Amino acid sequence: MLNLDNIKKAVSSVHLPDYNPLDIKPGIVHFGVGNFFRAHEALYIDKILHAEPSWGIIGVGLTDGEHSRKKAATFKAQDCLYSLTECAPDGKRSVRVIAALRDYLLAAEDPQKVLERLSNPSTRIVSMTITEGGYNINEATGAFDLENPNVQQDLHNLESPITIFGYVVSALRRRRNAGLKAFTIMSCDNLRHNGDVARKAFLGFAQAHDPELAEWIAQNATFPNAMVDRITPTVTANDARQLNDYSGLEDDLPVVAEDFHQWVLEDNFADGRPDLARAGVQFVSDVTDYEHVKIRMLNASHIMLSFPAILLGYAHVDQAIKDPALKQNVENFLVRDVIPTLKAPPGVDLQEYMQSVLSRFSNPAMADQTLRIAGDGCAKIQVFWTETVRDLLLGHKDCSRMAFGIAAYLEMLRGVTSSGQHYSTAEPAYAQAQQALIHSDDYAAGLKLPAFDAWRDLDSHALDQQVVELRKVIRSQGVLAALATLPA
Ligand code: CS2
Repeated sequence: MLNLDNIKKAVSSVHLPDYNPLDIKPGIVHFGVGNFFRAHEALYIDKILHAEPSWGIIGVGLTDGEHSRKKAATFKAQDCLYSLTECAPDGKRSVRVIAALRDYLLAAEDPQKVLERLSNPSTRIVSMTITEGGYNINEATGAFDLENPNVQQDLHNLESPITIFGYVVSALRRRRNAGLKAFTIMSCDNLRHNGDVARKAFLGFAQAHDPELAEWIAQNATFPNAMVDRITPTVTANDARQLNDYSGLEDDLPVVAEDFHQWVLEDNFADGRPDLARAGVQFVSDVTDYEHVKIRMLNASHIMLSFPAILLGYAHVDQAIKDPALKQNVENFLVRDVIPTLKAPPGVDLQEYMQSVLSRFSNPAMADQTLRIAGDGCAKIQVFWTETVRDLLLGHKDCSRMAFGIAAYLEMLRGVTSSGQHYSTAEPAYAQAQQALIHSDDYAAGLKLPAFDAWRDLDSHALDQQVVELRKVIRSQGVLAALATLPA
């Protein structure tokens, strides 16, 4: 097993930490230690630790259950080391052991330990990857959802929290009472203005608990916005075996990612930060244009590609983008619907950006899963497609590609490919009432799902009609026949 005792046994091509992990002190607490975080923020931190050893990371897992406990136990057994394999489209790979994560706490096992760590003055940044839907914002009202039962529980019992909002605000209260500084709350989720969304969520919670505390947090904590980018597939047991065969390591938590990565960050930190520029972070005063380009081009076309690809039986993104009809549809979507309404950030050419996105999707070395991309589609549609749909509707423009995307999503949710293979989708946002809409015989029923709430204030009658028609074609004749009805 990979751990501090046997790390030196790694084959020489594996890049090992250029610092002694035992010298590292924690300065960051991170919620949501998923693969993206491990291939992204943790890598950037790993690159600066030799120079700034006080910025190690303590990971926190909020979900409980057998899987979470096993993950926590494996992290402990591996001294929180893991390997990252970076794959270039030409097949070249490089492997690196990352030691930036210095401890992993399962909140359910010891909530007080998490609170103590957050309250410790050495914690200067609290970062998070809790998914697009994780900020508990009601899309219809745009406000933090105080009715969420877990939020209610935390509001009444802040010393034993269960949500990230409860943990962070409880710790900030302790820090304020002890005369300590606040920390930076740094979202690394794929949201436009993720810092502003985090601010709304944490202050929304704090305000409901104690307006004075909320005011202190607003004055003392900061919430930098960021654009984050790196395609990081799910690692199956089979993938893990192959990764270990290649690296010669015995890693039970290997991560794989493309060779590309980007982090554009606002320089707005409450209590210092590491010199991340030396690891390649771009510091800017305003990330808006970078976020729009990334989310509305890369993420939006990822789902535009994956929803129909699943119906066609393509398990992997590189297979899907090789299908000429699916690729053409993504290109048409980007060129006709998205790019004309985007502002390019300095130094970015949107046509080139599109080509780089298509080439990244084509990377066969990672086997990125279409079902991973399609998971939590409800939250993703709201974040990745809303602006484009609103622009099209408000401009009375051709909505056919968007209608196709929505129709493919609704058909995909039914869990069966055009050739009758069953699969399961992950839609945490949908309860039983929504499942009934998904499986209704009425093609229009699915349009009531919250995925489409964000443009319900506009007249979308024609778009809805097109969705219904395209669903019928997909169901009776398949995805390719539906695509053939779209303008050439
Ligand atoms: C994907 C992202 O889950 C998704 O919808 O589009 O995970 C994507 O791979 C990353 O945002 C790339 O930075």
